[in-house]
Amino acid sequence: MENPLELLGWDARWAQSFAPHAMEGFAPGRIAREDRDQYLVLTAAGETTARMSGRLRRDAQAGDLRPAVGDWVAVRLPPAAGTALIQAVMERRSRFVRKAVRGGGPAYGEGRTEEQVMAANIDTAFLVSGLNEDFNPRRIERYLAATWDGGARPVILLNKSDLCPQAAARRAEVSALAPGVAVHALSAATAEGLEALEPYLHPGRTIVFLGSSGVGKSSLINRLLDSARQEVLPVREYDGRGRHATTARELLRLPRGAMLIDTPGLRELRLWDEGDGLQRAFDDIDEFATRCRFRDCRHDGEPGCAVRQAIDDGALDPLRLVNYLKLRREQDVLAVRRSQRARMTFGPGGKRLPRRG
Ligand SMILES: Nc1nc2c(ncn2[C@@H]2O[C@H](COP(=O)(O)OP(=O)(O)OP(=O)(O)O)[C@@H](O)[C@H]2O)c(=O)[nH]1
Ligand SMILES: [Mg+2]
Ligand SMILES: [Zn+2]
Repeated sequence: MENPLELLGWDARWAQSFAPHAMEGFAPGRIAREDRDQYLVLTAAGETTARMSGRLRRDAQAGDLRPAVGDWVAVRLPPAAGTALIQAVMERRSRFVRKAVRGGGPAYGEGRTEEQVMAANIDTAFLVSGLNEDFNPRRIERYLAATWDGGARPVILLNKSDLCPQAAARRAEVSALAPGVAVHALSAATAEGLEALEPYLHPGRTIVFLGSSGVGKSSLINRLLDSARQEVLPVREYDGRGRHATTARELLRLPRGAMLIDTPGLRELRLWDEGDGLQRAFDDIDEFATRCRFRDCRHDGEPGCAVRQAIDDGALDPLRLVNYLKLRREQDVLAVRRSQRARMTFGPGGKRLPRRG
């Protein structure tokens, strides 16, 4: 019989990197749900609840090792029904990460900024926007940069086409700011355009749904699952106070074999990675910039700036440049903070200093 883990995306490469854990008697599993420190893990023997082992918990404090939905992990299965212990997190092939401010009270480092892995080992990221008042090209650019950084393939979904008479025009507008990225207009309410998603739903593939609260991520997932499994709130209940229908990240399996990760809507997405995501999401600006007079031009009013010239010529949307400069500033600030923190944690000569608090 086929290995049941293959339906979860397991393959020969995973098996190879798992070998040392297998030698220790651990079983492979995939994180399907994360709720504070409680996890649901899918294994060949079925699903089990799990917690981090003490050692992993200590190690995880130091970096990005906390298990996230979509992660492959090594678990020690309990002898009978009970809680499994997660021993290790396998190196991620891709991820979607954002900057988050830690909560949970002062004892847990509340207020500290850290990375939050929304989903791991994803093939495709469905970036969902509403075609109603929520429509915002600048936000889409932000999600694109973060997706490219994390190594998944972005696909843009413009939902609620039933509410928007200019759906085709908006789709063209979005296509122009995301060259090479597929853009689909569709409606979870009427199922119009949903068939465009079929090609992404191969068995063993993992797709994460991302976007602001209320754009219809769970509604689309319910359509694909052909059930009302994911909770959805009436539109009027979404408000500025941050009411969310979905409260936890969760991996769901389609009967045909693909896996969908539902996520709670983000009020704002702050970049975290320093990869080339920003360049990829704005490669038109990069291209203009090769013709700026100064190699280190900031496109901020310097003479001979080809990017400013492109705006004057109508070849570049000025709002797109503003957004690009804003995102770049965010990344610069992060980079400075990170190097400060590295100096504080490791001290001169790379010696590790005792952690405070
Ligand atoms: N008219 C219309 N309404 C929709 C459509 N898709 C979703 N909605 C409505 O939009 C509201 C939000 O849908 P959800 O699926 O809960 O949105 P979500 O993105 O999962 O929101 P969070 O879980 O809070 O992040 C619900 O009231 C849905 O009924 C659509 O295609 N057309
Ligand atoms: Mg939801
Ligand atoms: Zn310039």
